[in-house]
Amino acid sequence: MSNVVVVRVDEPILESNKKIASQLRELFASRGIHVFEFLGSPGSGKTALIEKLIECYPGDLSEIAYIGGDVASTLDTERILRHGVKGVQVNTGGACHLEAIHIRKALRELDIDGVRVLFIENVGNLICPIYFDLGSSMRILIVSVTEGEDKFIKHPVTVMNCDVIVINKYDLVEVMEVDVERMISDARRINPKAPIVLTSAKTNYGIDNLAKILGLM
Ligand SMILES: Nc1nc2c(ncn2[C@@H]2O[C@H](COP(=O)(O)OP(=O)(O)O)[C@@H](O)[C@H]2O)c(=O)[nH]1
Ligand SMILES: [Mg+2]
Repeated sequence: MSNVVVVRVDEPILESNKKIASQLRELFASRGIHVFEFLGSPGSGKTALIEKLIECYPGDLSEIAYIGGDVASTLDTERILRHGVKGVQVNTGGACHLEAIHIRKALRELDIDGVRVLFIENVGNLICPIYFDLGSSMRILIVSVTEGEDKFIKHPVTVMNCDVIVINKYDLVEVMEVDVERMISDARRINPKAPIVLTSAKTNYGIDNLAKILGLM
């Protein structure tokens, strides 16, 4: 029998994250803000889809705010700000996911008075973000057809714990020779509750459907 001492660091980190996330959730609820977290691999189309949802938002753009997570750069927030909504960038400096404490810090720089919709774009990663609750109302998983049709099977924990599943870059489905029906049935088997939406941020296919599912239309 081993007498090696094991120091667990994962539980305290996750516990403290959970506490901050629930404080954030209370804050958002008290202000009537709907918070949508977008997560998925780098390049899956998270920023592009948020841009499309902003473009078709029926209300005043002052009601929308954005927090973008990336290891480095301000590129995504620059893209979002061009649409006339407010936003801040969180640079993790290396961490592969956002944590609730990052959102709390970001809110010090973001005026959320009058905001109804907050988009949080997580760092591009299919694995770690799902373990860190950010206090969002809905988690939207983005997988594009260019990533290969096996992604849902390879990342069941992420699929299981999201509220909406988006298969993006549908305009490329033929050229990629992807069996999208297989993707849909894999996703449905792992998470029977989450609606599955096919989208293209290039052609606008399915954007209105996604907006309706998120209650933005
Ligand atoms: N063809 C096609 N390209 C897309 C689509 N969505 C995003 N892209 C492109 O994919 C690249 C990555 O998109 P981006 O939104 O930056 O991905 P993110 O890293 O998940 O935020 C960009 O060149 C986008 O123009 C789509 O539906 N179809
Ligand atoms: Mg992005």
